[in-house]
Amino acid sequence: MSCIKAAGCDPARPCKASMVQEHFKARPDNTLLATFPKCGTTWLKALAFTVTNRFDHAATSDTHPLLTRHPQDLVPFLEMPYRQLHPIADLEKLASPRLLATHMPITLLPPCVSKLGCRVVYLFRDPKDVFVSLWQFIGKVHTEYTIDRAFDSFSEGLSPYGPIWKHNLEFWKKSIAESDKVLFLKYEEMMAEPVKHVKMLAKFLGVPFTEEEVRCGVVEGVVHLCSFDKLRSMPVNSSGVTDRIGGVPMENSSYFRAGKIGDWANHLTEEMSKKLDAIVEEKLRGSGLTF
Ligand code: PAP
Repeated sequence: MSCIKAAGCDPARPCKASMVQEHFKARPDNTLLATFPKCGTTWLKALAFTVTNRFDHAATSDTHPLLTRHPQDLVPFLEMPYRQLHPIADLEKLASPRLLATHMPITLLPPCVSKLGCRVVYLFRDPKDVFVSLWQFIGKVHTEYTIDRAFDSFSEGLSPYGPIWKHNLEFWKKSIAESDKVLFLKYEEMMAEPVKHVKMLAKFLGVPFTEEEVRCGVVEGVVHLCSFDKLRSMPVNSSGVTDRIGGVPMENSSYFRAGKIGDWANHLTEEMSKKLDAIVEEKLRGSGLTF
């Protein structure tokens, strides 16, 4: 698959993936939050930021950065926004340890990420919910983007950053081969047991919660601050428009649509859901990865 297709690049502009591969210099202490779009990136960014910065900013503090900044802006993407002039210069300025995010598939990540042993946290989500979330998001800009058209493309693997099953599978395999370097999380499991998963996340990121913190409810404080309802209600997330993608201004609230498991049932026909399930099951068969 071409780099342009896989990374969702605009052929008229320099390819984001090749720009990242050429200019991004990973550091061993970097953590990469990796997701296929619409798998809960905003949530993961908020959680990882809050967990790693809790010694400077308590989750209960009334000056916490999440109260005034959109979670998407607290953890920068490697490949966005377009950085034609000084491709990665602003990422270089960030002090270690850096928390960064990416939607790029493993195959397009610069080799230094793996070579230097950077930590990767991957968030997986039921592809049917991902599809609905993505279609609704794109539909805000392209109003002619019907669900039928979107569904055909998604089920053929024609998505930004490539087919979702390929994206999922590559990170899944890496998480099995290098479990100390890649933490594979599932959106649905995190929703069901957020406290357990936030503890797991903190341990993986090298900042485990102490017994004292657990006793004092610090974990619950993080979960509450980063919850869908709490984040969605904040003025910084519920109002305003920002161009994070590059030439595509979006309402800040568009990253907080439903925040539910199984919302696909309100949009997909039975035939569509069975078809997508069958495609993904076939692609993931034998890998041990299920949804
Ligand atoms: P991305 O475009 O950078 O990939 P991402 O956060 O993955 O952003 O996409 C938004 C989805 O995450 C939305 O899903 P939905 O369309 O099914 O509702 C959004 O609701 C969901 N989301 C955002 N914040 C949270 C959160 N705190 N908890 C759970 N889900 C969240």
